[in-house]
Amino acid sequence: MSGLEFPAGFTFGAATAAYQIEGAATEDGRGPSIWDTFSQTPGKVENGDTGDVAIDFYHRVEEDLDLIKSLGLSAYRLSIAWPRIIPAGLGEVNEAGLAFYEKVVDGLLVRGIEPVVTLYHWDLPQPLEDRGGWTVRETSYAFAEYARVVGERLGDRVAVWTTLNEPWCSAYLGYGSGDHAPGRRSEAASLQAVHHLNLAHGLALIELRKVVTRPDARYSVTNNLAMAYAADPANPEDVDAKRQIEALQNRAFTDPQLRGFYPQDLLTDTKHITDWSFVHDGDLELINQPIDIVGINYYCTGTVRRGPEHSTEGTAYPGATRVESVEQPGPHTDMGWNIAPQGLYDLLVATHEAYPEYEIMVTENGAAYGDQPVEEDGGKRVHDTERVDFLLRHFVAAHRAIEAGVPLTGYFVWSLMDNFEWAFGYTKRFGIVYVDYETQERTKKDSALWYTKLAETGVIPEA
Ligand code: GBH
Repeated sequence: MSGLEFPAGFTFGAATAAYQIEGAATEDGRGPSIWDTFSQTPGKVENGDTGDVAIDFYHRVEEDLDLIKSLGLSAYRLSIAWPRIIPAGLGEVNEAGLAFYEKVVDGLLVRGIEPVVTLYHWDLPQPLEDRGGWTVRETSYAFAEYARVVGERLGDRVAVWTTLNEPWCSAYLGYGSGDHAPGRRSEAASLQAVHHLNLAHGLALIELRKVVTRPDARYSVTNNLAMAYAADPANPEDVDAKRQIEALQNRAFTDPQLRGFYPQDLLTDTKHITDWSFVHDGDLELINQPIDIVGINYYCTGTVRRGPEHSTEGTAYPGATRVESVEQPGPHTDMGWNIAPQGLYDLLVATHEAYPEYEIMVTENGAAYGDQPVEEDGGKRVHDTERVDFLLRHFVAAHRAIEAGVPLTGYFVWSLMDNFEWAFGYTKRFGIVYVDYETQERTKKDSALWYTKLAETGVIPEA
């Protein structure tokens, strides 16, 4: 399986997000975000962990950028914290926040690493949540203003601009199931959030295009698209359950973003929850701005069947009241997610078939394992053989997708370093670099050494 070669110019990167790595939560004028509030609320995050310190990237920029360089990566996907740039969400711009990201971006560029910037990876300024958060359209306009401010400052330097990371999580986990900040549990609110996130995406692109001056700038959005299978593909009820999941998780975002409409079946499935009157005339044209790259985050598959009616309180799938997910046999990661490289292949092919004119990037893929460092030859080692195997098999699947004609141009491993894993706090380690949370010491895991060989040669190495 190893030995396969990626096309010349293929981007090998790693990804992180601001709240998961930066720390310095109250420094240099940063305002509170919904994740500060949520993580400081007892019972919301495992062990009461917060991102107050995280892995202290804020104070370790130079050494961490050296680390990325030493891994041989050609790109680094980072997110910008809105509450560092506009601490109240609206109004005053915080110069120190802009200066921080300017330092990061310039530090990448001098090292020959392309910055791939995401504007929103879930850290909504708390004052905006206090005014309704993603359930109100004012938040979409506030986001566009923030995008303009960042674009004005970094638009001569940043090549790839991503508006949102996984609006599915923001909408349904944030406002539907309550597993993520702001922790609301309302089917109607989660669907309002879907629309206002989509609207924010479109409005931000309009503003970015006015101010970004880098001639080769390209625009994208990252969705965590579901790769769903029907438990029994011959059973029309199961096939319909799969359709409902795909409508809620995939087409609720890709159709408005890439095609300018909401899927009719989504509107029908949810009509007892909302009449969608929050979609105003003209919104879909605003959302459907041209983009260049479709970003996909992929972790695992889902298999569903038609089940009995269940309570919809706290659901991440509004309107899908008779969908039941089926446990998959076989190995799972530390998150309990099934390991399914074939799902990545299937998802890439299906996305390309549905939206053939777009370049595609895997903006996240990776796995959590309970890594432990060992002392060896006078140094620390982390033998994360399961992660090496996981990555190898997913890169092989991606390579097969390219051979099948998918215009896949890049792949970002989640994550560069162990970090704050949202509701799981620091209990789940996704990094290819191990972080000692006491000392903040960074140690490359075996997967990092393996990935460096891939990034430097373009050829999938032996495990
Ligand atoms: C991403 O979200 C985030 O972008 C990133 O910040 C995060 O650290 C990383 O992944 C790891 O979690 O139905 O139980 O099989 C991942 C979003 C949504 C992916 C739920 C897996 C299916 C879980 N996830 N999904 S399950």
